[in-house]
Amino acid sequence: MSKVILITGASSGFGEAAARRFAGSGNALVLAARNLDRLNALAQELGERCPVHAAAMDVTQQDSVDRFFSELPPEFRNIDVLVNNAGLALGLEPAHQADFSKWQTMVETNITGLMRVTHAVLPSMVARNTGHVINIGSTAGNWPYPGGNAYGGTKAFVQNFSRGLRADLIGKRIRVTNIEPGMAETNFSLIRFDGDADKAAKVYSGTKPLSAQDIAEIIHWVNAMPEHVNINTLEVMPVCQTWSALAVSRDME
Ligand code: 8X3
Repeated sequence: MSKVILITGASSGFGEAAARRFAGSGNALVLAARNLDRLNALAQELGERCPVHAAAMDVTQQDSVDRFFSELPPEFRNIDVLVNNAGLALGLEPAHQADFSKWQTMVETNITGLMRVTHAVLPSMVARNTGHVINIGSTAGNWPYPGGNAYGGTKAFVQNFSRGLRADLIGKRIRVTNIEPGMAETNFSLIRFDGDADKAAKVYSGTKPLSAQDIAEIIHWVNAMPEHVNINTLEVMPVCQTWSALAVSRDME
């Protein structure tokens, strides 16, 4: 069945891969990102396979989100699937050394931005009694690690918010899913480390991390399940990643 799919953060990483995965099959794509150059190039390419509308959206700015929705062409207005993918990690410093402005940016993007777009889309889904909100959370929302502090906190919010939406949407034919990827190789680490390519490469050195295509396949699959099936939470790690023992400081006697 053809659907209108809105993907935030669609110019790279999971968002771009999800756009490619949903392209075709009669779907229409609504692509949003801050980086219009990359977004337009993607839209032009995918436009040969399906209807595509691409426009700038900064999820941290209410006027940007308002403008995006008010300028949606009529044929793209009824969003069936919202992929809340825009998000980022900034820094890996311990909390007492972290740059507070990075914490603020993560909260404004991963929490407030995700809420803002959801808030804009949900009433139309409820009015039409159909839809699927797919949030991109993280293993970091479940499992704390050194330096994950505020980033993990934002993703824990995404988990709880997703569950809260499900509770509110009782009786509606609207699905809500939180997908929680672990280590994935995209531009995630490059952004986290302020463009330091060596530092970013070290994160993945000697590993076989998840790819953007792996996550796109999962995003597509949770939506492709029959309409009565709601995948609440889907946590995914590469095989090379797992838990280790809780840390214990041995010098505190
Ligand atoms: C990405 C997973 O472990 O790099 O959200 O925080 S991790």
